[in-house]
Amino acid sequence: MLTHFIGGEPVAAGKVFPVHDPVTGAVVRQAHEADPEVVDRAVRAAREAARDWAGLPVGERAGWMRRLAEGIEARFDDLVAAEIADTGKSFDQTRTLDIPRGIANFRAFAEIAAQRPDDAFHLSGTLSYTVRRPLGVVGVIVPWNLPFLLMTWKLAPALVSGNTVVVKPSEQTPGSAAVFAEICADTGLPPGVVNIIFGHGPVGQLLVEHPGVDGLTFTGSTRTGTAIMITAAERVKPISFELGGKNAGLIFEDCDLDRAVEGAVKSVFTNGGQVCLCTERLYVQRSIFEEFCARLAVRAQEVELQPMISAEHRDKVLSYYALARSEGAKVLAGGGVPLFGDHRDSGYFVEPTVVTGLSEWSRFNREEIFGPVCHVAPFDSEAEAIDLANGSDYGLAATLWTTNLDRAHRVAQRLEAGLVWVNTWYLRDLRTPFGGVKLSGIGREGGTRSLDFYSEPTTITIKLEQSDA
Ligand code: TXE
Repeated sequence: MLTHFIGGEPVAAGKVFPVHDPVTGAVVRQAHEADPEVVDRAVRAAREAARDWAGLPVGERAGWMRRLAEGIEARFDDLVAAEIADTGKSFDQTRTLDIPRGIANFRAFAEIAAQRPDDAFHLSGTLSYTVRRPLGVVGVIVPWNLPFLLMTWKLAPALVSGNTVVVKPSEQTPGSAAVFAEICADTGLPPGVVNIIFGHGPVGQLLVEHPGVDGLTFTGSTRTGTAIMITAAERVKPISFELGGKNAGLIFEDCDLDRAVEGAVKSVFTNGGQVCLCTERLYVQRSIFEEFCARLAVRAQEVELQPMISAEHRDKVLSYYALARSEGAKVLAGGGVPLFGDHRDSGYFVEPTVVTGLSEWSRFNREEIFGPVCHVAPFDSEAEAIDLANGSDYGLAATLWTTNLDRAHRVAQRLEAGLVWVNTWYLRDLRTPFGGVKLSGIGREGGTRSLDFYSEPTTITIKLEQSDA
């Protein structure tokens, strides 16, 4: 039974809810659902810890970040197991990406924060400099698709900047956060610096509304982000949002086709398409369109299947498969539910799917599906490709495949997206800004941008009198 982690202590309070294994549909664990009293207790614990934590020199907080990274290393196998049980991710991906990124997040922000200089401006007669003070208590609300990676991506810069936190993981994937609570306790992190509460959306809503929460960082759906923004606006709380995507991939005829096909396969089907950076719209230059589609359709049938996070999400993805057909699409691969004939039959699987033939204004091409699926359409010119990519309400990421250096830079700079990859996908340097435009979010995190969000500058100006000596 998962308990909340408040003020350094396990707290067993509130109703109980089940968490399901997406591979089999079986219940893997139970967790307590926070009620208003639990949320309040967590925020109070964070506020109480905030003064001492903010008062530590940044070098000492960076030291704590390194200790947390070591703590994660020591519990690596437990974290892998918890993450796989909740998400149905592959062992390989969890072991090489999700949990190692947690370690990298803490190490990276320890370095970035410790090395960051403050600004100073010296005019005749005055010296102005800035210091950065933490926001105070930060509410961290994270989704189910990359539970540990995203939680630590927000926690590390928030903590090293001197904030204390109340984290609400997704109700679908609380396991790795519960292991992390034990890591915090085992490393001796001061009580109340990290508090973790479990529960569904309304628990997140309580956290957003709480007057003791000074800032909010959220990754999730655009719909929930909008609701949070409205509430946060009433108290003018700073927010940082990474929301949905409908990312485009542009394949030019001068690309290395083998790499482009494999890159497209990876960008569409990784994590069952349940990554905000996944591609759902592919545009291919007409001269190579037929060949590209044929090869993508074959590869779609070979990729490793990963379940959708829940029965509800599987049904949502399947409803888009049905929608594609009713909107007149031609299905090139997949389009249904795979047949296994074993225990996975009761899991939340859908077939990797490739469709073509829909208009840019179809619902299928405009709405985020968040499954292993893409639409492929031809284009004739570079200008048309750019227009097609930009013709979306979302603007998180885009990918382009070409061997023409001029074109690579020219197109990349015109795409309305926070992130553009050329001849690759998903590679991240943690020091670079990360986030989206339009419906994909507001604000940027990454490197010093994260430190900027999790702190406020104070400008101090001193009049320097001339010495009369
Ligand atoms: O997301 P929610 P859901 C997209 C994807 C998916 C859809 C719905 O298209 O199909 O969103 O997924 C908490 N106040 N993405 O419903 O609701 C919730 O408990 C405060 C894209 O799971 O956004 C969870 O912890 N918090 C995405 C977190 O918000 C609330 C990743 C995310 O859940 C709340 C996930 C409220 N009113 C889904 N309601 C990405 N950008 O990567 C819910 N929550």
